[in-house]
Amino acid sequence: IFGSLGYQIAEGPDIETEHYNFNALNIPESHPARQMHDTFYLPGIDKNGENLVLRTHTSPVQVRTMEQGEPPFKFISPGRTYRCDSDQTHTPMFHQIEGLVVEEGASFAQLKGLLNEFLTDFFGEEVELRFRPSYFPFTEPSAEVDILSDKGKWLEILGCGLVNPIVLENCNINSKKYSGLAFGLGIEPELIRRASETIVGCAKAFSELDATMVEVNPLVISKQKQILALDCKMSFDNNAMFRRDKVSELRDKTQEDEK
Ligand code: 2NL
Repeated sequence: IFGSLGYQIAEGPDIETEHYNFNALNIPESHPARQMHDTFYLPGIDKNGENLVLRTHTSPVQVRTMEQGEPPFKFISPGRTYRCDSDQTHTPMFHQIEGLVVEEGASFAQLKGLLNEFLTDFFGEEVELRFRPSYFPFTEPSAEVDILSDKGKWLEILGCGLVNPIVLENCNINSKKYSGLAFGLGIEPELIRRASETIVGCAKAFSELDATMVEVNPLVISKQKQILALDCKMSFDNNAMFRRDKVSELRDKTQEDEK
């Protein structure tokens, strides 16, 4: 869908620095969002002494892409993301798609038009959207978007907003000249495949506390744990190992081992 709208695809590493995953996106150390993200911290540091994390969203890809080029930008960044969280409705590894447009005069009206087009194409029929005011540190204003299911229930489907000028400036973009619009949604190919082709079926795959997901998730979790263990060449059996409170302990140990 985005290809036909002229979007490029941007990719980046699963292992990120705290700078790209948080600071550049206006999520400082003290920000509650940092804690909310349930980050996996890695015991190592990079060559600049930066702390390493498994990316909690694909936004760092967008920061890297903006840093490397010149506006205007129009791209999506799909990929794996990780949160130290695993229960019936959360898998430690999940997929996200984010979209970003940076150009002169990018507006909220344009964002609404784009999301309407994307979601109509995605579901193959007209969908009714509802924009609810929300908050993300990297967008201002921010909104959450719901779609109306044919049962008359509003289902939350994505988050979006105008790129916070602080984030543009962090990427060396003149925020007086350029503005940006962005959106992000969690998407599980496995769940989408299993959901029926109807709008209800697809929408179900998105709603968190839903029977479909409760049923499917244990399978997905074990599969994704295997994938994660392979990708990172580390055991994934003990989630607690990489929680924030444990990681400094681990870092000390790694440094001693190196000596
Ligand atoms: C959600 C909401 C969102 C973005 C992601 C973004 C990226 C940059 C700058 C500004 Cl580099 N924004 N991404 C914006 C709004 C919402 O995701 O609920 N995702 C699962």
